[in-house]
Amino acid sequence: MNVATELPEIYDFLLKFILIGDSGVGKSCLMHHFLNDVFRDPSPHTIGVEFSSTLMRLPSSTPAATIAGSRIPNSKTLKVQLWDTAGQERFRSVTRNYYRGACGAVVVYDITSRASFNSLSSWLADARALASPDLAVVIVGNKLDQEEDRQVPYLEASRWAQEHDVLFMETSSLSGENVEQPFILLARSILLAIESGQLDPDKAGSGVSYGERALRRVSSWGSGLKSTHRGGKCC
Ligand SMILES: Nc1nc2c(ncn2[C@@H]2O[C@H](COP(=O)(O)OP(=O)(O)O)[C@@H](O)[C@H]2O)c(=O)[nH]1
Ligand SMILES: [Mg+2]
Repeated sequence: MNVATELPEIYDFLLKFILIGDSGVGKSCLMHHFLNDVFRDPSPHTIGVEFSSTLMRLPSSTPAATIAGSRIPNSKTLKVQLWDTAGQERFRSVTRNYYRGACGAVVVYDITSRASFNSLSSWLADARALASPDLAVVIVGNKLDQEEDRQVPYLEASRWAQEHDVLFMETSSLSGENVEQPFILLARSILLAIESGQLDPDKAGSGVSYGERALRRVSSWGSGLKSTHRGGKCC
């Protein structure tokens, strides 16, 4: 039985993330595995831009509250909008329009493709030119399950990330290894920047806005909550 239910959707901050990188590196599979906990097979080509959102709860750096003698750890709920873009050159002028207002970028390459790693500089330059000036970036080397075909050593990518002042992580959208980490790393670094006053959500173009209570219609408790709501889990 499907019962339409109104659930309040409460979050502290709204963040926009973009997923960019060459075509075929596994961006759509990474997002799908993160959101649905399963590999997307087959993975149809992304046309232009696809959009999803999820709730994440993270520990806050602000002091814990004490209620009736018990210490209640403080946490913040973030609503993260994920914009998955097509990597093909012919869509690039379209997808660039969606960079605006992003505070986080997941830039993906394929560890078995040197060419996709070589493209990182151009993806990063585009993102830094067009997204929020405070953009947080995580570089993701995907297809970690194909170790035997690796063309980009872990250390080389890790050094590249350090030199370019971005976060780094290797994942497998196939096995699910680390698929949550890039999103958690980005969200954590943005929350820290907000709480330390480095990033001001009130500033136009910051890529972050304050959350508001909204009513969301879900068709059932089970499926509606699983695919988009990660609020029950504290990262
Ligand atoms: N072995 C392996 N294949 C993957 C992985 N992630 C994606 N793929 C495959 O790579 C192809 C492109 O994936 P897709 O997510 O559509 O790439 P996108 O163009 O970057 O969005 C598909 O055939 C996927 O099945 C992974 O982690 N490991
Ligand atoms: Mg895609």
